[in-house]
Amino acid sequence: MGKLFGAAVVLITLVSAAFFAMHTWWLPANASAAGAAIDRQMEHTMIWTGALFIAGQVVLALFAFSSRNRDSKEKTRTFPGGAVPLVIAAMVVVGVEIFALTFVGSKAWAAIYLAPADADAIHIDVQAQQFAFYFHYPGPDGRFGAVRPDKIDDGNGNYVGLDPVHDAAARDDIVSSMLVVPVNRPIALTLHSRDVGHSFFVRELRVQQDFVPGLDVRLQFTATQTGQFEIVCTQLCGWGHYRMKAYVRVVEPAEYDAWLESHLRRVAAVR
Ligand SMILES: [Cu+2]
Repeated sequence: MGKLFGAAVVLITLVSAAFFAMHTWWLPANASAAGAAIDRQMEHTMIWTGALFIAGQVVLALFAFSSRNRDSKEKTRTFPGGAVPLVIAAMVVVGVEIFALTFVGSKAWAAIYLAPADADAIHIDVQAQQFAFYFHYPGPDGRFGAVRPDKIDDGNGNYVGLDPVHDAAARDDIVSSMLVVPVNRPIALTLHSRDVGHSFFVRELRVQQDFVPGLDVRLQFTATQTGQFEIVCTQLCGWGHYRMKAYVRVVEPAEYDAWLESHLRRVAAVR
């Protein structure tokens, strides 16, 4: 039985590790400036945690293989020194690994979260709510209109609570259900939630950020490929969570300007 168990453990370990090594289920091609550093970090994490996983399973298989019960009258054998030194050794190895990976990854993390926004970055506010995302652009004046919760009226399309009648800065603001950004231009998002915890995840841009009501969370990226990518909420946020998604469209600068222009005309016609 011990022999069979040991062989099965090794087989399952190698087959499951092979799927990771072959990238059978992997991220789509990177489309962001910071993505290469994140992919490298992901590789490091997979290699080191994978090596420990394989080593752990092989040791388990060896013990099962060599400690099989040959004779039922034989005394039960135990590991010299008992389990305590083994558990301590495992904790130290895993602890060192986690600290080392965190240290290596901190540079890529800081480039996204701690670096100040670029001078030519486009600032966009992202509002998440059950179960949609809205993207708030400041318009040609570069100033965001004040957001007033008492002005929120989904029925009238005022999702973020602008007050264009009394607030001059809000008059040229654009609120869109699609995030449109020009390629190769730094984008500085400010994420906030209207109700419960949500998450902003775009696989191609290698960004994933949770946010909760009451906090403004910054997130920056520079898209390096044009295309349309899915934005999904990856925090279970209620019954409609499964359909909470939006799209980011990365376009050439001229197309971005035309998109802004068409929205401004629409805004001017309504207000
Ligand atoms: Cu959500």
